[in-house]
Amino acid sequence: MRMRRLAAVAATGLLVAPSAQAQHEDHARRAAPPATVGPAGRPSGLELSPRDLQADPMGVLGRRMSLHGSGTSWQPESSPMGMEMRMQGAWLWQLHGNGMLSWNGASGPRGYGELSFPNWGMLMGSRVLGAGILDLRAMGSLDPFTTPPGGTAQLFQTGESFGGRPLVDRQHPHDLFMELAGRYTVPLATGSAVFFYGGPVGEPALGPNAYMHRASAADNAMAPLSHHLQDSTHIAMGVLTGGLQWNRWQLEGSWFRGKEPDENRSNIDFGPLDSVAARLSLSPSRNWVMQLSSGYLTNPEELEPGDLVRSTASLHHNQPMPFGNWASSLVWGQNRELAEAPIEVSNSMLVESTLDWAARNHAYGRYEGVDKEGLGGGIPGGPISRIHALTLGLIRDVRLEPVVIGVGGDVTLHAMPAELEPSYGAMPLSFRVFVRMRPPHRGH
Ligand SMILES: [Cu+2]
Repeated sequence: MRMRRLAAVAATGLLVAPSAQAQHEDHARRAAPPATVGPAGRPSGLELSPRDLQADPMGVLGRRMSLHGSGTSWQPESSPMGMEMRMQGAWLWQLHGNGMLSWNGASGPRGYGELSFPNWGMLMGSRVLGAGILDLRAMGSLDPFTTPPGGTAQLFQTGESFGGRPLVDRQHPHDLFMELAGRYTVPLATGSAVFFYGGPVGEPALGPNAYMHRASAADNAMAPLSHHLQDSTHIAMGVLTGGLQWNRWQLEGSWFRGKEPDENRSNIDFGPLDSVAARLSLSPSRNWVMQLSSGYLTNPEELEPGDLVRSTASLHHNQPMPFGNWASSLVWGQNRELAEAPIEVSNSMLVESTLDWAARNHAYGRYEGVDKEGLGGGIPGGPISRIHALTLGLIRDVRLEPVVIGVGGDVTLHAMPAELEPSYGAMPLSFRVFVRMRPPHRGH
């Protein structure tokens, strides 16, 4: 069972009451997660008070983890999260990661069959500092060295470039540096806090919790086809964010560099912070998060100059179950390309869900309807085609220690406009079989 909240409980117990940890672990193994974290009446991760911070600093650090998604985004507090955790002095360290040795295949004229090893890792350290909490984050990927040139084969995927040409039917490799950022949070009064976040590589307040950190996408490591209409700004080269959290609400604003990472994946692309974004998030209960966000991106695509406005809305649900966990998301994302006359509007809709049971089984699904351009000839711009994709997959973890190793596979069915049939065939189908590795879940 991968209960992020339980992980938080365990981490808290580790420091505050070592003997309590065993009890929590035992409890987690037996069945359902507790309805509330820690002693009855303990506030949730949404509520930070200076008093709480003084009385139980490690408890506060532990609680917050379950709420925090990628960048400064939120996820449902009850979400599970695979991670390794260590206490070291005043610091609480967390290690996340995912590596997937995958055989990707597809049918049709643009079919392929190739091996790929997309991966990422993340280290996060948190501690109480002065009147607030300091978080430091470093996230990276060896994709530039372990995926084929241009990235992992994926039918209908577009976005970013390789060899001076826009990528088509490939998911770009992620950069060596995916996040190098820090955050400082100051609790103001019960339930509210102000925070600042920033760094040379980070995620502005735009879009849903990025897919790599999303509980509902935890078992489907393929980038959504909607990535560049929803959460692709998760790697922005230069970010400053300020935010206010008030009870169950969070309002944030960001200045960031709008350009997507360039073809050199192993450096940091310095440049002016030329883009802005704002996001409003609400977590009405432990199991729900929703957000609305919009951003003005200056020249995001290297090969297709022009600014765009991206708007997203999303709803995230997590339901701990007696036998496991069920996480789902509904995401809408839109790009408005301002350089086109008339303004070109692309929409995307994503629904995904993943169900975990008996500690080692995972079933997942994702449906997307997304407007894509440039699929015909691989030239920037071009007509927009609406693509539908449905993925269904299964994973079984065959080892849980010292690294969780799972074997799995999935199949994706596609539908597209008739004019793309000469390029893709009538019924293009893609599939993956893979071995997945990630850190064990110390929280249970
Ligand atoms: Cu990405």
